[in-house]
Amino acid sequence: MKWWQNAVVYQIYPRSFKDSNGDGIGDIPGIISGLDYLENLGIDAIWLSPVYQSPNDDNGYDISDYQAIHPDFGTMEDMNQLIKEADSRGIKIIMDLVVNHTSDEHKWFVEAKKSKDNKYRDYYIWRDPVNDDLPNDLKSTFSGPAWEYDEKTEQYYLHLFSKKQPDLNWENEEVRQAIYDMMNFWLDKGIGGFRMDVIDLIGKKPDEKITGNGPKLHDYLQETHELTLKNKDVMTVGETWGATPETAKLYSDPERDELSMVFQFEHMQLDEQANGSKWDLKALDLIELKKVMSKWQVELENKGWNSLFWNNHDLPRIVSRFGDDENYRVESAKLFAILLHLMKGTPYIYQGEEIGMTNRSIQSIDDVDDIESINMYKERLDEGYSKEELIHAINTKGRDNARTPVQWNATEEAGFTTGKPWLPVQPNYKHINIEAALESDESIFYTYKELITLRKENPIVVWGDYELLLPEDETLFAYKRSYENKTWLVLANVSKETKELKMPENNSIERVIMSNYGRNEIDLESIELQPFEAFVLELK
Ligand code: TEU
Ligand code: CA
Repeated sequence: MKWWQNAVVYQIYPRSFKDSNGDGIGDIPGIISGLDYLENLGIDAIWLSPVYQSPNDDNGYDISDYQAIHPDFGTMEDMNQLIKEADSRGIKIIMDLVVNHTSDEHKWFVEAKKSKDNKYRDYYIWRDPVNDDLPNDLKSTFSGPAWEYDEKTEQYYLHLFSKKQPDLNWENEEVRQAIYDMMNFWLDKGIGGFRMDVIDLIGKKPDEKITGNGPKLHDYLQETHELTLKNKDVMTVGETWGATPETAKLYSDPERDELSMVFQFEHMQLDEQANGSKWDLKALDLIELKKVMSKWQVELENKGWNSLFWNNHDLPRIVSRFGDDENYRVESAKLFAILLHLMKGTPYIYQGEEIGMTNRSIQSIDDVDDIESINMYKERLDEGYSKEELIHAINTKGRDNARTPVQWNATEEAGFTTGKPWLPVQPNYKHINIEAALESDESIFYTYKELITLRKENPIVVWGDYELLLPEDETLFAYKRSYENKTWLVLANVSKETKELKMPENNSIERVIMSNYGRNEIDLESIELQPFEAFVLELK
């Protein structure tokens, strides 16, 4: 067994975790001060969103020096200290590896722009104009064309994200070697591994308009493994928006020596219209969600490994998204925690999820920080959408939802900072905060804590087979896990309505393992499930 197979990972978005010096920006000393809290929660590793030198066009996902810490976050000494302090609590640090692109202020790009024969020119992807226009119609994820014209050298460069995030040319061997050296610099510090940003894009063939899953992608990942990860007890998780169970097995089959696991996003795209983008909203169909999640559970059963998540720094808060953050915030937050953490794979908790932090609600584009939302708003206004529907889309799906400061206590600015936070604190911090959560046995925090303990103490959670029950039921999400001679049943009423339960088969209950309504006894043949009720049972 690998350490990450029964581990739970906690994601920190450093700008918003904890500010130690009153400048309104979360920082590494702030993270160090939160380690005792995370140890109490019981997590094994922290995925740290980027803390590197960056002009912050995309909040640190535009890196100008991979081997320097942004002064907003602290120093390299602080970083070494974080690794050490975390290690002494049994927590590993997973660094964010953003190597599909750099910042345009990275020295490689600054050089590359100087002339066509600069030594670094080929580190990036340059193309001549076609008929005085763009090389082709590839689009940036952050709106507009993926090509930006450089007046001086009269060529376009590729940027699949913002124009301040030029794509690296992985076909260039020197680029790859420089990345491996940088990875080894971090590995030598004793980190626990890497989360690899949009890693499925590195094998792109822009002339053929292939971005994800390019022909040499898996060769590059095997080479990366060979020259950096091999023989090290680290975990890697690739961010792969386009992964299917088939490709996920290629990435995560241990015999192929690529990655430990990938983040797949199929379940996170069910509330958007087919052929639309994330902004084209659609209500979630629970039957579809069950089908997709179960497919991944079953398909990766014997080969490969799943990651399990509802949230990250790009996604809206799950309690606001699929739950009910007004009337059943606590119940629905616990329900989604239970549903996810009883599945097979490595669970990820995004900061604030463990206390049920909610989406924000803004009225005007002036209140938006995120480049993705701002660019989309401009583009769609021009296309004729109304302000109201765009603000609604941003409130529903925008990335700032996940990025508001962590709510530590009920004092001013939620105890996140003594200054003015870079993004406003949510007004609900007075009752939704870590201090209050720690004080109440009934809080969402203790549900997460209990789920982490369950995973540590019960091999069935880590290794058990998965079977979906009642696939056609519109509100019940029910599944069984079985291992050796044990069977567990997870059952959840994903709705605001009560529901009479009639289990099709006779199931006799050994014990109630968990219940978000505090039930000690349950009769599956006659029970009225409450709104967003969820429980875990051991069956005889
Ligand atoms: O995200 C990849 C990505 O495609 C997202 O931009 C995604 O499409 C969008 O946010 C959906 O909500 C990664 C990082 O997680 C993200 O923060 C970065 O902005 C992006 O890569 C570029 O590095
Ligand atoms: Ca600070």
